Amino acid sequence: MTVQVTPTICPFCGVGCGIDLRTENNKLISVEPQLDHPVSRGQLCTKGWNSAYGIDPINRITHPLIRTAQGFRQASWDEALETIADGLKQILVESGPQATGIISSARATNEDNYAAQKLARAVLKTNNVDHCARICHSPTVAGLSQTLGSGAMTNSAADLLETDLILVFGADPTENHSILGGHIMRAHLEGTKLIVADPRCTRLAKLADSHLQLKLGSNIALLNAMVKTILDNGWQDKKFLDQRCEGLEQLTASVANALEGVEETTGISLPEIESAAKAYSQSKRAMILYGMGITQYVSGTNNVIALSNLALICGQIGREGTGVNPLRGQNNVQGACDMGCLPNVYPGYQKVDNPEARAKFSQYWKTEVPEHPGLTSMGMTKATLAGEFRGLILFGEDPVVTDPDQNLVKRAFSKLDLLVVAELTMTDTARMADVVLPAASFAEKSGTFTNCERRVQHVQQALPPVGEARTDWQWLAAIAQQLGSDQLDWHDSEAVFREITQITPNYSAMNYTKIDQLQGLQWPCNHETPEGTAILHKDTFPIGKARLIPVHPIDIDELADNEYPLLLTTNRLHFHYGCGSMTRKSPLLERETPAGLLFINPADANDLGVTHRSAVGIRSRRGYVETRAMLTDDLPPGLVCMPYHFREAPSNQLTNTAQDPLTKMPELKACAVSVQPLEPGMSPRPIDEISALKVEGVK
Ligand SMILES: Nc1nc2c(c(=O)[nH]1)N[C@H]1C(S)=C(S)[C@@H](COP(=O)(O)OP(=O)(O)OC[C@H]3O[C@@H](n4cnc5c(=O)[nH]c(N)nc54)[C@H](O)[C@@H]3O)O[C@H]1N2
Ligand SMILES: Nc1nc2c(c(=O)[nH]1)N[C@H]1C(S)=C(S)[C@@H](COP(=O)(O)OP(=O)(O)OC[C@H]3O[C@@H](n4cnc5c(=O)[nH]c(N)nc54)[C@H](O)[C@@H]3O)O[C@H]1N2
Ligand code: SF4
Ligand SMILES: [Mo]
Repeated sequence: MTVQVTPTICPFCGVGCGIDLRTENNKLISVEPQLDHPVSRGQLCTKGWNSAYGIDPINRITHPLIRTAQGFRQASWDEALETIADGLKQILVESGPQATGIISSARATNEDNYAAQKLARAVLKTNNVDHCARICHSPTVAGLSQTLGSGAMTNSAADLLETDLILVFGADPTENHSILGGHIMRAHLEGTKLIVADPRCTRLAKLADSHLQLKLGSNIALLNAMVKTILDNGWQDKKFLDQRCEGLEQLTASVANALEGVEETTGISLPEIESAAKAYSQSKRAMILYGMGITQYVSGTNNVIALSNLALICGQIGREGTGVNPLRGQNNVQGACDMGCLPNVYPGYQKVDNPEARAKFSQYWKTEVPEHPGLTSMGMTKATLAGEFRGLILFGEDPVVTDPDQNLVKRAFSKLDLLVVAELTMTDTARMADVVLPAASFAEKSGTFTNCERRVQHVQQALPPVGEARTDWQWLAAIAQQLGSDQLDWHDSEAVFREITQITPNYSAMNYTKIDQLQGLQWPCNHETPEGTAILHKDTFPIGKARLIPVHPIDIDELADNEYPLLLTTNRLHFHYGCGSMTRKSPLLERETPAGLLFINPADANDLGVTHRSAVGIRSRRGYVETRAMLTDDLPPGLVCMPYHFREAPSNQLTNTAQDPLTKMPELKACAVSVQPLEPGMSPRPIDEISALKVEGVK
């Protein structure tokens, strides 16, 4: 049989690099970069090169599984679907629609996500639908829609090579958006100024013209001080402020005292603040990129607003090489949000509590839709513990490893009357399910992913699904049918996409053919912009004038004290992704880093008697893990750091569930911990072993 090459999109991060899958006799023989891809331009990072391991038929779930007293047993699709529908019907009759909900997946396609929220709203009749954006960029969606009218990256990846200054604020792109990290390094080599604001000394911070090594969680204090310095020196863009913004007076008044005590609060000196403020405001074109160092705080939404204030007063928006650019994380997190997999909005961010939007969807779907905004993902967890939530359908997420406070999540999931998990592999979350469904991977289905620069790209099927795996929208449709509804009866993925374009204004002029011809389409793509939009807000904002909104510093929820004297932040490593269920199948990636890791400054390590690579125990108010210490000057004394990819040493044993009041974003970037060295010669114990001891009451 001949070799076939199928162009598609990398299944990991939001950069959305183009890959070619080479197959022979229905087997994947290689993964290669697409030479002419508009973002990746013939490059891939190590995760992209290793994507075949993540979907290898070995260790995949190939058949539906049903829990029995002895463990899981294989079942037919008919039996699994009947079990799910019977369980849901019972909960709906006994407790009503609000006791059910869906957690969809930013790793799956737009078509899958559209189907998930339609099943929730049009069939189960609940707005309880959410996904990992909640604990990722939900403050971006909430913050930027208030200030600019749209919660997405304003500019494009290509702009990185057409700007004079890049300000990276709370993001680590060489590790996490590696191809963009490469663009930044190239731009910097060619003369673009680089400023990095991060408590850790990241790879880009080491190269930067200036590293603002601020204290954990002090973003607003630093940003307000920059705004105040700019206004005091008259460095603002007066014309832009006059013509395109409102709220300058209130903002000016609110930052009146922003320089007082700022050196102490942030750890950054006034001359450093002034120099960064001057460079950013006086550059012809300056681009802000930001990430989890801004959003994963109880102050997340206000942090985003503070960044937006800075860009707006300097008029650094609406032009090439400028903008406020959230580096959306997952391959399709932008799409999962666009598709309305959020409890308060339909596809296209049309609000569920707006009667007009509700009437529109009700008419289009020809059914009543629920009135009130639904529960967030953490909201469903808490409602379960309160006995108010009973049945959850979840796919393409592993909250037992990735949500904050692992012990709380496990308690909630074990209390559910029905937990359905559709996965590629047996994750810790799937192990807790009543019914496990085999999901087709990105290479085994067709659809679209929307990357971080709003580019909707075509994902094309290269392989048959393993075993009896089905595309997510297909099994979601089968559940709807089993519940007696034909709402999800589509013929193929293209038919789902057609429905999406009819009801989602920003996608209205898109179709698969045009997406293929133009190498993706950036939204808004409607009758006025049929070829898409590379730069948002050129002449106007969707809300008319942009809004400057005063915000004030907010402390992190848990400060260090005598019992827990160190602050822990959590981050990512280049070689692993999310819960690790895909990247850790690659022996090449697995070889790169030992599992776990606690990064700690040598001075703290010395005080505690901890040596390089020795075993340590880390305790917070919520949990305890063991791993190995890695001594590094990249962290200041007082701050330790753990990646969250390792199920045997999960940093989410420790993290805090304190939330941003508006978006319910938990504070994943800061909590107080204590660290102790383990007995010399001891190895760190995996969490399952530690938990088993606790259950037996040994420890
Ligand atoms: N290799 C790899 N790549 C990934 C992922 C992965 O798991 N692995 N995940 C993807 C996903 S889902 C996402 S959301 C993105 C996330 O990508 P990033 O946003 O880059 O993610 P993090 O590494 O979690 O955090 C970014 C930085 O925030 C800094 N930080 C912490 N607190 C503060 C603070 O108070 N202020 C400031 N200014 N900075 C602070 C941290 O030191 C860290 O360097 O990556 C995507 N890409
Ligand atoms: N401590 C700490 N915790 C964090 C963070 C942090 O910075 N610190 N970051 C948070 C952030 S930003 C995010 S986005 C979350 C991510 O958290 P998750 O979304 O839970 O993490 P992923 O590893 O992306 O999990 C995705 C799962 O989807 C499966 N999958 C992939 N493709 C498909 C598909 O097409 N269909 C189906 N059904 N399954 C599929 C994979 O096998 C994998 O197990 O983690 C959050 N947790
Ligand atoms: S940068 Fe992101 S999209 Fe590109 S190859 Fe790496 S993981 Fe895949
Ligand atoms: Mo994320």
